[in-house]
Amino acid sequence: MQTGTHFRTCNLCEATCGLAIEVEQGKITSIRGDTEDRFSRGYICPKALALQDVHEDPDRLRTPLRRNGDAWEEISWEEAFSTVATRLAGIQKIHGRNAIGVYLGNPNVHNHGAMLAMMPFLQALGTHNRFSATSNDQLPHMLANLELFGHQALFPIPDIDHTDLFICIGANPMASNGSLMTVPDFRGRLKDLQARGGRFVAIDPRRTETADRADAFHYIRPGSDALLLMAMVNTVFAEGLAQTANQQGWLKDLDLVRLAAGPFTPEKVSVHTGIDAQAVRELTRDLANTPRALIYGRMGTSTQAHGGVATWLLYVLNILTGKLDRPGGMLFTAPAVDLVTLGGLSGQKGHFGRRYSRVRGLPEFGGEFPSSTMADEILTPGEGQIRAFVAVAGNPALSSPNGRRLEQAFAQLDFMVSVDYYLNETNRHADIILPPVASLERSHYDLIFNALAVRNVAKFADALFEPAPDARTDWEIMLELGQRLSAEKKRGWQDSISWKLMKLLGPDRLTDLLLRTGPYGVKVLPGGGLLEPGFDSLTRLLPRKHWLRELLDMGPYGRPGRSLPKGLSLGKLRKNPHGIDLGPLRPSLPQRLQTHDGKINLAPRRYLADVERLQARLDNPPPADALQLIGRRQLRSNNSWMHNSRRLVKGKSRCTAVVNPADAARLGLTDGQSVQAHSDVGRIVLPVEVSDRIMAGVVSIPHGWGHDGQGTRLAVAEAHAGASVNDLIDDHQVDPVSGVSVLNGQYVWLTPVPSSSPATGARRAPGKSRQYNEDNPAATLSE
Ligand SMILES: Nc1nc2c(c(=O)[nH]1)N[C@H]1C(S)=C(S)[C@@H](COP(=O)(O)OP(=O)(O)OC[C@H]3O[C@@H](n4cnc5c(=O)[nH]c(N)nc54)[C@H](O)[C@@H]3O)O[C@H]1N2
Ligand SMILES: Nc1nc2c(c(=O)[nH]1)N[C@H]1C(S)=C(S)[C@@H](COP(=O)(O)OP(=O)(O)OC[C@H]3O[C@@H](n4cnc5c(=O)[nH]c(N)nc54)[C@H](O)[C@@H]3O)O[C@H]1N2
Ligand code: SF4
Ligand SMILES: [Mo]
Repeated sequence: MQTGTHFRTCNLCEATCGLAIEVEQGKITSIRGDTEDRFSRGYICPKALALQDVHEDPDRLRTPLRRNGDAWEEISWEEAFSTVATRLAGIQKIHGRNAIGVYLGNPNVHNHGAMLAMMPFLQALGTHNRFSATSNDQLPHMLANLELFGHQALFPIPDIDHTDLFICIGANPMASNGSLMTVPDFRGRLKDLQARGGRFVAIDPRRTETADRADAFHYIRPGSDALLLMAMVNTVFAEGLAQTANQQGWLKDLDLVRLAAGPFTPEKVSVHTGIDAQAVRELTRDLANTPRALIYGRMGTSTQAHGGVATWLLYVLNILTGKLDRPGGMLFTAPAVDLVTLGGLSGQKGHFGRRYSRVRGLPEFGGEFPSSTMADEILTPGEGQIRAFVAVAGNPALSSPNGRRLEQAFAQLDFMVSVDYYLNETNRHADIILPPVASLERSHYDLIFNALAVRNVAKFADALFEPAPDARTDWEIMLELGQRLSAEKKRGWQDSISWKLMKLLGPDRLTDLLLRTGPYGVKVLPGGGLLEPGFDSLTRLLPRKHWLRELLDMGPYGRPGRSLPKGLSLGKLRKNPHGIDLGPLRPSLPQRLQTHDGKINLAPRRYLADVERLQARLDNPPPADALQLIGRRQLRSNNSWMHNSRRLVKGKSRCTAVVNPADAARLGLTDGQSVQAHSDVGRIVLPVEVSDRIMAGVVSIPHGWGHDGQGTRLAVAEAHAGASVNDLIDDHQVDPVSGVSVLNGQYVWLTPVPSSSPATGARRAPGKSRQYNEDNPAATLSE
């Protein structure tokens, strides 16, 4: 676009806010909230403005780079692709297909092109050594979805717009803008909740921005959520609060849950959680007795030592108290592109524990191993060792546990390629970097977040700016790499249907197809009569019995009760640039369940088997004078990136260690001074912030910082470096049930640093001496 107003959805976080972007002569002059977007109602946060900074950033890579010693040289796409394909295929030829490791980072899920190209891309790589942000994030929720509802992506979503009691544990939506709950304008929706007489309760080790707006707040000791939730389940049974009558036909194994919760009385757990027994009982009664109520948890309950069981118990509590599938409780979405139903039709519902990782024997989930064992798989010699690595839209050096050890691992790879438009702390170890276009130069449809949204909505936008003639999108890069790789390997990968579909249609027309065949679509006539030219050939591509062909022949799922033909298509979305509202979430059980018997198994064995470990926690006192480390998301920061935007990072450093005044006094720390935080795996230096808004015994440090500038190209971020909390987090601690990283609740120690020391955790440059010491990790020092 040269001049005019462009409407699209912000791709940075899960909230999917509508943007109105003003352009004059090819330059952005303003970015505002789109007041006509029916879903986000004009709300945006400061990060949206920084989309302009990313777009215009001189540091953003626009041409493929190849390492030449410590320097980088620009090369052509042709040379880049052929080098990568030759090297990867060569390494697999010698060392086997699992010699390639791949990490898929968070921004992929905000990019429908990347999502749709992922399957053929991974098929072409053909490795079992896959990793992603999932295991540092929502894995326990996906496991609970799979175990209880039969599909890993069937997430229950809080019906915030109709609830009267919202219990929020281990989430900070005022800063994060919501997660596994796509909720633009959380603040406004919370105000509405309270204005209609509803209540919001927050439970967190820190009095967060969200806690500030809550009607009630409880501090909780990190990692003890499963104990609290067990005590709540215990109370439900003890006081006869269960409300399962309307779910009788499809609930199994209630009694096993009752047995499991038996030992966890509110009295017994309260010394560990820090929440008094009477408060636990009242909270449970409120949840049970308020018809429209829910309990919701996120990073704090998920990425911790008992993340699997804690997340299961959240689901159990909502079900036991009759809140699942009820307006104002937790509901399933009915998105326009319904990946859950598609997955069900094609037999892909997710899986767990089909394989175990080579070095530590950790379970795969959905074909991925836990990111906490990435370094092990690269560093440990033997058959199946990872020797080449592909990083797509991620920065695990800063975002995965024990980032320093991971960097040491990356540095010793035979070959590494990264698909990213910044030269960051991870791909400074790469041999080749393939930079895709930035988000304003590509189209946008939220395949994932529409499916997690508190209303059913759909919205599409074309690219705002025409990409440069020689630029590539993520999906083009993935397809090209896949094609060349399989040509090198002389495999018939091109025959895969997911590849053919993408090659033939591209992400937008494939999205169109998915919209048309989805629950709000139009009946597709045999032979593709209603489809745009080009689709006709589609049915010819597909074998007669293929699920997609059946879907095409059937129209919008064909099944009674599911079909809500609204004639939704890409064309229709293009005519509605502010998005289309498809209505509130509605009850859909038991039809929507994907379990084989159509029932919810409330007590899956893998959770029950872990209850003993939870019980053991009751007897284990924390080490004296250690603090428990928790994270802290910040409105102006986005995981490990967006720190190269001046307007987001300006002002006082936000990468601080927040401690309670009692701990500060005990440890001799004063506000603003430098402190060294150390753990069993590393140490960092950063400023301390003394605050009575955090529990005693806890320290909070945000993640994603630590931009030492050595070998990276992030000038602004470097000037606001901070330190990486993941240098402190032990990659050997994972929740054994799910394999999720323990990002919250690990023990660290703080000591004052004389004021002359630099307040950053300096990291290493590639090629320089590696400072991670395997034998004595805590002695790992920055130079
Ligand atoms: N200690 C601690 N660690 C954490 C967390 C925590 O709470 N505490 N949170 C975890 C969570 S929930 C997550 S999701 C992960 C996130 O961690 P990662 O999965 O590593 O993702 P990001 O940090 O968002 O990585 C962003 C990278 O993607 C690039 N990028 C941005 N957009 C695009 C694009 O469109 N295409 C491509 N190819 N690249 C792009 C950026 O340049 C940047 O280098 O961090 C996890 N790490
Ligand atoms: N501004 C901004 N927004 C973001 C992101 C970002 O980096 N910046 N990242 C996006 C991503 S990838 C995600 S996954 C979401 C995450 O969204 P949220 O989960 O809402 O975000 P967090 O701020 O990590 O919230 C976790 C909360 O858990 C608390 N906590 C820590 N340990 C425990 C514990 O043991 N028990 C309990 N009960 N609480 C605990 C922390 O104090 C914190 O308040 O945010 C998304 N939105
Ligand atoms: S809240 Fe999230 S989606 Fe909304 S403007 Fe901010 S970063 Fe973008
Ligand atoms: Mo995340």
